[in-house]
Amino acid sequence: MPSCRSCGGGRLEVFLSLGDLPLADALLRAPGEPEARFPLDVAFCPDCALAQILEEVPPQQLFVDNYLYFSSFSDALLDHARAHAEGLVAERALGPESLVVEVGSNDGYLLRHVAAAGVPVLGVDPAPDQADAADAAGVPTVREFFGLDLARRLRAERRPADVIVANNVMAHTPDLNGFVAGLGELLADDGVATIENPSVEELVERCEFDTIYHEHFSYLSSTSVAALMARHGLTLFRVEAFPDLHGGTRRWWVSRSRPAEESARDALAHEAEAGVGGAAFYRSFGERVEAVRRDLTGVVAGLRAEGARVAAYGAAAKGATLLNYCRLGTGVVEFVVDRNPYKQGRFMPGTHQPIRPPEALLEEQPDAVLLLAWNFADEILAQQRAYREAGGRFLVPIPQPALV
Ligand code: JHZ
Ligand code: ZN
Repeated sequence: MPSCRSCGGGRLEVFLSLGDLPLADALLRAPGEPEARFPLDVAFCPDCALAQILEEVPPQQLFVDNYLYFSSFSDALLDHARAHAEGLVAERALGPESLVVEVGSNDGYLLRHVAAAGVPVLGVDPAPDQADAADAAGVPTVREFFGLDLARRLRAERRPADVIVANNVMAHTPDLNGFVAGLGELLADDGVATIENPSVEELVERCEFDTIYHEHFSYLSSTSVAALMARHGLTLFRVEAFPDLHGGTRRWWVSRSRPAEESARDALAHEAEAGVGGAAFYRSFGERVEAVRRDLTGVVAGLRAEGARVAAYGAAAKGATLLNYCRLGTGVVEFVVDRNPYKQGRFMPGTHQPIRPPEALLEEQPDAVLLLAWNFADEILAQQRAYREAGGRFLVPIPQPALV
């Protein structure tokens, strides 16, 4: 058993095994291409409260060789990013002398709003097509993984950062301590870093097991984040919750110098009350996940037995976990639609559904569409009014399968 990637403790307790799964974003060019599979076991560390997977697939393989995720294909996410960018510029009184660094800046979906306010920005992202798109959008991007070495270089060659934004990227690094040491190194004395990730509390409570895949090394809580930051001389001073974003997101604000605000104290007290920092909170999760698989495959089999055609919406990473864990192959789910043109024409890992543009739903009018991107249900249901008005239904898989 490996040791905890946050505190180094040796008492990890595995609470969920999803089996051997392909890499969630490794979309195939042809259905016959060879595919690697890796175990997906999730464990809890009783010493620092971090939930984590045991497998460490090299990040290059996850985020550079095979990575077609672009942040800019959800309107809801773009609104969220713009509001955060504008809020930071106002609250921190940023101007032409400031520097905002975003780690995992993807296609520049967030920093372009900071740049538009006249504030110097720097993106950090090793994914090549996304970094090209960011550069083209006016967001200069360093094509590297973030860690202590890069932070030292950036501080020396440029200047300390007034703000560091890290959205959906801290959980994505095997070297959690190197990442946080890098934040501390790069931050100006009075700088702040904001870190967003899905919260493990909602993951467990709403049975969002499909958000577990090899890219997500850690499943964070305010409790585990506070312990991690403290180890590097940083304080968790503010916590914001976004219950609808990616199934329940937290924004953790950290700094070297600011005292904890009420929101941080409340978040920690709430998690203590809910038991998020203890192993018991996680122990029944595996059974609940199996129940969702049973119910969902039952509903899909029922539809197929009636002669219904079933497709899916969203070639999301979480979609790959769901299809593969539930063994929903092309015999049951015919094809997947997605509006990201980089993903269209490819095939889902493991289950091999072809990925088509969303217009395919109106052309084919399948009887039901499994909503793999359930985190964007409102946006997608509104956008697919014509398909629904023509009699089509969406099957939302979690927290319990429901036809809407
Ligand atoms: P989406 C992503 O995971 C990326 P994924 C990453 N792995 C991460 O950490 C989490 O988010 C938090 C498409 N779509 O974003 C776009 C439409 O086609 O939920 C995406 O391919 N039409 C770093 O990949 C997919 O669906 C639409 O209208 O699980 C959604 O993927 C919308 C809104 C989306 O997450
Ligand atoms: Zn630990």
